[in-house]
Amino acid sequence: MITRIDHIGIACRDLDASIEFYKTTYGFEVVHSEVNEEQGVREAMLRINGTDDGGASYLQLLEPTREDSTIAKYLAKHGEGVHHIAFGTPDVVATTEEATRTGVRVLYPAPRRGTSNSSINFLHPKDCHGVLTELVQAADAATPSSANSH
Ligand code: V0V
Ligand code: CO
Repeated sequence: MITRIDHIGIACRDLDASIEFYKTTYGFEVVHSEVNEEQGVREAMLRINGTDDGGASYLQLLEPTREDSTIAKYLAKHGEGVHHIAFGTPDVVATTEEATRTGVRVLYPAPRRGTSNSSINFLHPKDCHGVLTELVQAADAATPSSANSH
């Protein structure tokens, strides 16, 4: 079950310059930033609004930390711009399984660590009409399936 747009991921060459752009143009503020070594990103989350299910929606600005990261590869090929859309779900394992059943390729066999200790997985853009799609379960979300058998 998907309950919200959690974030839009945007690839940028210079994180600080992009943060400044969103601040100057729209007044958006950074509410969280971190380096995720596994994903090869330095990132900042800019909160846009809250949502009915108690979650929120963000812009996620992503700068590569190394040349072999997915963001570096994307920048080299496409330049700066929208890299992925992330849907929020209370249960990333169940939502990933639902996608698999429809024939969409899931990138990781099990969820990995995302921003602020969220659990994330990705659906292949070639199976999603060109959109790299992330599924994200917030760290404090209820975990119905992971609490049982997963
Ligand atoms: C690649 N392609 C894309 C794309 N990246 N299409 C749409 N959106 C994207 N972002 C297309 C590309 O143009 C090629 O199409 C084809 O897919 C294969 O691309 P490639 O350049 O050869 O790249 P691959 O296959 O090495 O890698 C693509 C995938 C990779 C999607 C597998 O980016 C990946 O593993 N992504 C998941 C992890 C990730 O994105 N991490 C960074 C965000 P043509 O040219 O052959 O037609 S981390 C994050 O969001 C966090 C931590 C969080 O939210 O908490
Ligand atoms: Co993301």
